[in-house]
Amino acid sequence: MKRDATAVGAHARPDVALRLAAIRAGERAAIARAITAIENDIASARALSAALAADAGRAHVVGVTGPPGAGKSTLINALLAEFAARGRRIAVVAIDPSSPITGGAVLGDRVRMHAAGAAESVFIRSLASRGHAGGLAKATRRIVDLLDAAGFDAIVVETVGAGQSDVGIAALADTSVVVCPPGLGDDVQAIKAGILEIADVLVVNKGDQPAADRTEQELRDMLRLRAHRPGWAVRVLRTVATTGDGVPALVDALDAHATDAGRGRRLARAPAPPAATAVESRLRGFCAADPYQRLNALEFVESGPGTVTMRMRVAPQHLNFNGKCHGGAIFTLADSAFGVAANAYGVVAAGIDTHTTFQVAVSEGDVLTARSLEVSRNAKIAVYRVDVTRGDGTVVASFTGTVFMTRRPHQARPDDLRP
Ligand SMILES: Nc1nc2c(ncn2[C@@H]2O[C@H](COP(=O)(O)OP(=O)(O)O)[C@@H](O)[C@H]2O)c(=O)[nH]1
Ligand SMILES: [Mg+2]
Repeated sequence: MKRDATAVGAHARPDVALRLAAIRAGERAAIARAITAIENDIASARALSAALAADAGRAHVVGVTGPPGAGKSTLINALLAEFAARGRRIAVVAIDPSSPITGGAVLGDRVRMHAAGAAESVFIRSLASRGHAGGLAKATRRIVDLLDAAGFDAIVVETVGAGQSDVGIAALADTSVVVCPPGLGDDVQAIKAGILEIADVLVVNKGDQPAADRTEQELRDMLRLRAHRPGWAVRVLRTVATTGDGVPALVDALDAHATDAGRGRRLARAPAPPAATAVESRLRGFCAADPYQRLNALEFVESGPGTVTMRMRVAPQHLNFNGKCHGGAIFTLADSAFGVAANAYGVVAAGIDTHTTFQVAVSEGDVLTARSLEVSRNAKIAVYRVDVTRGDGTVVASFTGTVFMTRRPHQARPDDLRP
C-alpha cells in the first residue's frame, strides 16, 4: 500500500508530543523506550530527537574512559552514590562490551542504591556496541541529548578507551575523565599518545595497590613535561572505587571543570570552514598584517580546505654564522603555515606544541615552500604536519604541531592568530 506522507506526519505529531512530555517529566519507561528506538534507529526516534534538541545543553556530560579492567564501572558506581548524596539526578550510558552491565558492578550498586531509596535519581543503560563505531557515536550522541532533555543533572558515558577508534568521547563530553590502573608501565606511553591528550581529569584508580604511587608520579611528570596550555590545568586524582575513597574529591574536580569549561560542548560543534574564497582572503589578510611574517619575507601562496602553502626566498637576513639558512627562519616559515591553517575555522586556534626536524642545509637564494596538512581534528585539538621543501623538491624540514581550539571567534587583529 502506498502511504500518504502527510497523513503519516499528522499521526506522528501527537504521538511525538505525548512521548516528549513523558520524557521531559523524567518518566523512566518513556526514556527507556526512546533509547531503544534510537538504538534501533527507528524513524519516529528521529522525529523525537529533533523535537528534543531545543532542550539540550543543561546537563553536565562526563566521559569516563580508560583500559578494560581499570575500574571504570566500579568508579561510576561510587560516583552515583556521591552524586545522589549531593541531591543530583544522574544518568549513565555504558558502552563497554567487556563488562555488560547486567550482572556487572553497576547493577549490583543500583540494587544497593534502590535499597537506600535513591534509585529514582539514577538511570543506567548499557549500549550494545554492535555495528560500527560511527553509528554508535551517532546513537550515543542522540541518547545523551535525550537524557539531557529528561532533566538529568549529569550524564556519565563509560567507554573503553581506544584512542581514535572510540566513540569520539572528547567531542561529546564536557569533561573527559581518563581512568588509569596502577602499574601501567610502558602502557602509560601508549595512553599518552592517545586518550591522555583528551583528559581533563586523570584518575589513578585502585589507589589501594602499591603500584599506584608510581603511576601517579609518572602521570604528574608527564603533565609537567608537556608545554603549558591555556585554560584548565589537568588534575591528577587518586581513588579506590571499591571503597569510595577519593570520590568526593573527584566530584569536586568534575564540578570545577564544568564551571571552567561550561556545559553542552557537543552542541557547539567545530564550525565548518567557510567557503574557500572567504577563508583564503581572511588568511591573506592575517598574513599581510603580521609583522613577523613581513620581517621574514614570507609569502602567502594559496590555501585550500585544511591546507595552506607559504613560501620564503632565503635572503642574507636568514643566514646563520655558517652562511646557511638559520633553522629559526625555516621554523618561522613552517610555524606560520601551521598557524594559518589551524586558524582557518573562524575561531582562535592556540599553538600548544610543535616538533621540527631539519634534514638538509639550505643556502641563500633557495626558495622554500611550506605546505601544511591537517592530520586530525576534534572539537578541542587539531594536529598539523608541515613539510618544507626546496625548489628541487627535496624535503628540508618536517614539522608537526598541535593546537587547542578555543571558542573565541577571530578579531580582525593579527595578534589573535596566537594565544
Ligand atoms: N583493589 C581494587 N580493585 C578495584 C578497584 N576498582 C575496581 N576494582 C576491581 O577491578 C575489576 C574491574 O573493575 P571494572 O569496574 O569492571 O573495570 P572496567 O572494565 O574499567 O569497567 C573489578 O574486579 C573491580 O572490583 C579499586 O579501587 N581497588
Ligand atoms: Mg566497565
